[in-house]
Amino acid sequence: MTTRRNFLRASGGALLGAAMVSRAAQGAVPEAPTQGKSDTQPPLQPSSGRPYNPVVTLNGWTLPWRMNGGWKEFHLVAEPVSRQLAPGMIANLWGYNGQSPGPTIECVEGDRVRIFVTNRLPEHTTIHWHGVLLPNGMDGVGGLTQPHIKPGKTFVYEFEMKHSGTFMYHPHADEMVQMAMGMMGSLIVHPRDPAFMRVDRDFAFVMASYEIQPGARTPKVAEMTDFNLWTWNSRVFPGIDPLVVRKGDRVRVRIGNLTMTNHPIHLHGHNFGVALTDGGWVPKAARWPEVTTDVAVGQMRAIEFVADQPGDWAFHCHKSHHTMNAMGHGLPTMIGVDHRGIAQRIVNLIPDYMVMGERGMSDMGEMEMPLPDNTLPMMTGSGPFGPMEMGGMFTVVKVREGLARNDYRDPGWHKHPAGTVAREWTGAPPPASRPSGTKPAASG
Ligand SMILES: [Cu+2]
Repeated sequence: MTTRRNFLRASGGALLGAAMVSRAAQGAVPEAPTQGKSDTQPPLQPSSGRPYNPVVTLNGWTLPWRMNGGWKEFHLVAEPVSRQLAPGMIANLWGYNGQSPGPTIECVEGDRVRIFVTNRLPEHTTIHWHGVLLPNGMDGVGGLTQPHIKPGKTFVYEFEMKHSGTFMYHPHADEMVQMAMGMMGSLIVHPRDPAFMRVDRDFAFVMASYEIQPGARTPKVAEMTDFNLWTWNSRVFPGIDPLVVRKGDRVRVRIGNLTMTNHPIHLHGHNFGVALTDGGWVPKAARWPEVTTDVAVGQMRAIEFVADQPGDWAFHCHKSHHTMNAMGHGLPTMIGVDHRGIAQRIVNLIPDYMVMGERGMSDMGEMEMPLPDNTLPMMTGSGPFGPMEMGGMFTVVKVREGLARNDYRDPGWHKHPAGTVAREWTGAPPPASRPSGTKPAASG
């Protein structure tokens, strides 16, 4: 078992180790860049190798590479990291190159890739290239296709990217622990022809779930079903950046699921088609229109739509518990319970005690309840009209006119044209009515 002291020692060593990985220290191994920020980094335009249209990793980044004699070389460092899940909450996770998830790896169909993997964890690991068709010995299943990568060791994976698509990478060693700790990343293989299935904006993220008790920082790795943090790229709303798109853009969002349950992903205001599954591209004529698509465990789905409706469009998992944060779990239902009498007596003992829930829980979206350190309110975030009462797997697709091609900056809230917002009816009140043929229920 990892004690807190061991964990901190491993964490400190990892930060030092990542910074020291250099050609001098490791011979021909390429540099392993690290990332300290948890906000969305601009797409990494390819400076060498085959041309492609890069993806935007939501609250993440793409791993730089070097070309070396016809090989595209990357260097991943598996290590303990500190990740801000949203302002107000930091998690001690395991990841790659300074963050969880690890950096997105982008390459092109036909590329020969050489991926160095250095292990700075306190236990062994491997990396499985989920969905990639490759030689068996490169598949990364510890014990089955390769020896485990022991702490301090560096392994090399070499294979050709034979088909384009949306893939993931994650350990195939002590998986329950290592994935519960956040070890995963997106792996994008672009088509050899940049015009094939071209879109204007191309986003990517992986979904992970964590069970972190309020006030704690390290996930409960043995949890199987009752997670309290549902993340996109190890972020929860309001920590997930908006997807900023220009009106008229053809938009792709690539989604991988490494949680323990399925997520029906729902977009407001637009119809989309599933353009890519785990197995490859869906021909355009075979895509049926949807507004929600289920992404099962271990699956990748890429959705595509034309952003033709200006506005701020909710984009979220449709399991309502998955758009809540940590404090929303394990609460009793209080609807209809009058607990005003007992509340005053409790306040005498616990000054911060608050009575809530007898009219529903929406009060929680706006109140300023004292929280334990390092956790997040159940529902939070403010929009232009008030509290949004969201958390977890929720963000906003912001469709705006006339953005520059590479402008992903948050444009603020949508300005609705006059007369286009739902409003209170201020005319004559509706008559009290009941279905014809019924009698009022007996009161009492
Ligand atoms: Cu979900």
